Amino acid sequence: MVSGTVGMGTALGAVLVSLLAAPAQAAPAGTEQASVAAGELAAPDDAGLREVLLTALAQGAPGAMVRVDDNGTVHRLSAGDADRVTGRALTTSDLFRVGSVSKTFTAVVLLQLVDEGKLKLDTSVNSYLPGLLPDDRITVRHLMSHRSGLYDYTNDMFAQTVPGFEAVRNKVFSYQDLVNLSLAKPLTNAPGAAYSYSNTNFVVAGMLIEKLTGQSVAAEYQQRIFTPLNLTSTSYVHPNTAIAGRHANGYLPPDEGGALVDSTEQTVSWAQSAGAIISSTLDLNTFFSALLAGQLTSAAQLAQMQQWTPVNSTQGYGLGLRRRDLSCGVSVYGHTGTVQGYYTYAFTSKDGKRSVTALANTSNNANVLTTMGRTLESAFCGKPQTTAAARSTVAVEQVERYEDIAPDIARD
Ligand code: REY
Repeated sequence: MVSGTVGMGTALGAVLVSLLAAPAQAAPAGTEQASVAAGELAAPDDAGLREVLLTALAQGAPGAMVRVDDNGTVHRLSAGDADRVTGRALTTSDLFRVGSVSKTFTAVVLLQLVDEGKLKLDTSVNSYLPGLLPDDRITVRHLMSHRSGLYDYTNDMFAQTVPGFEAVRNKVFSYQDLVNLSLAKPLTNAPGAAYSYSNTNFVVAGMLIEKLTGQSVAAEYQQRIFTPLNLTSTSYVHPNTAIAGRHANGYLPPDEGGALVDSTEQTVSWAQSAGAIISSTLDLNTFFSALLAGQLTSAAQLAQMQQWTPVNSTQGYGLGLRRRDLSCGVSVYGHTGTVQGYYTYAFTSKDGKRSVTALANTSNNANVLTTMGRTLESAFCGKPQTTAAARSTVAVEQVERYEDIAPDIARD
């Protein structure tokens, strides 16, 4: 069963947004779509969102949920279980592990350090962390845009999903341990030459934060982001293994099939500043709205964050920020996250006024990952268009859209 609520900030809000809906515009593949303010978007399609969640459940997710914050109007839908043992239903206020959505938080801290004159994007990482990396040409910008060529050690760590997970569930790694795992392999490309998503980049980013501030990333996230934005459901508790407070349990399917593994409790030490934040749908929406509205960095650094490296024909990667181009000609900005038992999508409009966070409490399930991506279509594009042209656009987009984490292994 899907439970859903829509809270209206203004009685006329939903009517006005649908009246102002802009016609879909075709744009060249791989380019940012025309900037569309939240007020010009079609109204979120609650029936479409509901269908997406039920499809995710049919594909094996124990639970799925989505929260849309649309300029004061809130849409909340959830389906299935937070806890398969007690049968407690998932709710949109349950906490969860956000995985690589953490990378955007890490990027914000770095860009604030740039604003403070303590860090330069085009300076060699080795000038801040002498001797750390094997090539002095790797810059801070290369890390943040996944163009360093640093090998992603998680390819090997999680080649076998459940055994790989159980081997690190309770481990505590230093950042240096993780960098050493990466450096056991050659660079995947010359610095700057190609986009290649790698957790190693944001582990080094965590080292930079600690070196330049003299504080833990936990303290920096708290002081610079969690406290100012009043993100009271957001935390970074590495290496504690529990999620404090009411939360969605995470469920990991083994590669060979069989019973789901409860993966809720883990240190997430394998990811740290690349993926260990715990949060909620409301807090992630608040975070991305504030970021795109310019409340967390200078306008200059927000512009740097949105210098896009092409990922594929419908996605770009900026600095710790993803762009996805939707079928209705709207681009949205945010990040995806995969950590064992949790798939997250958190994206916002260009002006930050419509934000969407969706979660399924499973992972290692490509069907669920693809399905949950469709929450963005329903939330930002509204009801699907029914013309033949619109139908063919959607079909092409769905074929081309894939998640690019795990380029080397089938991680999704
Ligand atoms: C690691 C494996 C995924 C996930 C990853 N996540 O790098 C970062 C991100 C933080 O980008 C795991 N897959 C799963 C496997 C595949 O183990 N053999 O799906 O839970 O979010």
